[in-house]
Amino acid sequence: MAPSVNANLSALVLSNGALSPTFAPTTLGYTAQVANGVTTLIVTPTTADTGATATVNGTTASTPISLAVGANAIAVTVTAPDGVTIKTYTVMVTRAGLQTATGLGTTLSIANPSTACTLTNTQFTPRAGLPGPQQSTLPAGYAYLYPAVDFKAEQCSSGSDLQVTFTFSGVIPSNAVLLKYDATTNPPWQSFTPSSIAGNQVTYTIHDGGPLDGDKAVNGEFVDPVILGVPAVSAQSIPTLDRWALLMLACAMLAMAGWRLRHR
Ligand SMILES: [Ca+2]
Repeated sequence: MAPSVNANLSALVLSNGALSPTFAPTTLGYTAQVANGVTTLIVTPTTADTGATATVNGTTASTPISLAVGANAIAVTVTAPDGVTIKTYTVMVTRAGLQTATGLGTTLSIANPSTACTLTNTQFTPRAGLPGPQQSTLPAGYAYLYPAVDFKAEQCSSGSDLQVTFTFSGVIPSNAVLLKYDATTNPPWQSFTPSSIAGNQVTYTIHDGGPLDGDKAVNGEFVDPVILGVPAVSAQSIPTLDRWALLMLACAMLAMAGWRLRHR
């Protein structure tokens, strides 16, 4: 008996997201949507003929595929037992962009495994506009160059992590901290170090129900009033150095002038 020419799949499953249209062996083109937080995907094909082989993007099907934000073409190639008959199924996977909100020159972006996760009630408030108790309890020793950001993200995955990125209008020093307001703690503003500071972007992660989640409940919602603080020593170091440098230069010039006068 000649080897089979069956290069069909009997199933095609994604580790995240659903195929559209629904899988059918004779349908070769699909699309799927995943949330921004989904960075890799495993595509699992099942061949209709157990003697056929399938690769995903030219490699073993179990290899996770990195997803860029936007469209990602994934090719599943099936080779029939005859070694000649080939069929290619294609899945166009769209990874959602970050949800963002912008105010007073500062942009907030969030990422979460859930596609339904939505920013609500985002407010950007300059220090001077903060409510009395929040303003009066801001710790000394920091420069507050950017607005406080008060946001709520809802319909996110319960118990998940929310990745938060702030993009500020200026470069952030590496020793900057974020301060989170919690009226029930003493002092109410608690500082924490972001997971990453790069250029004008600061990134950190909140765990639903964790210490940085203002509602302290595992409920798929994140509540987070924060402000960026730059340690005042760092914020002032450059002008201070400049002043000293000018003073020392002036002293050196005076000393030189005095030496010349004495040695005429
Ligand atoms: Ca929560």
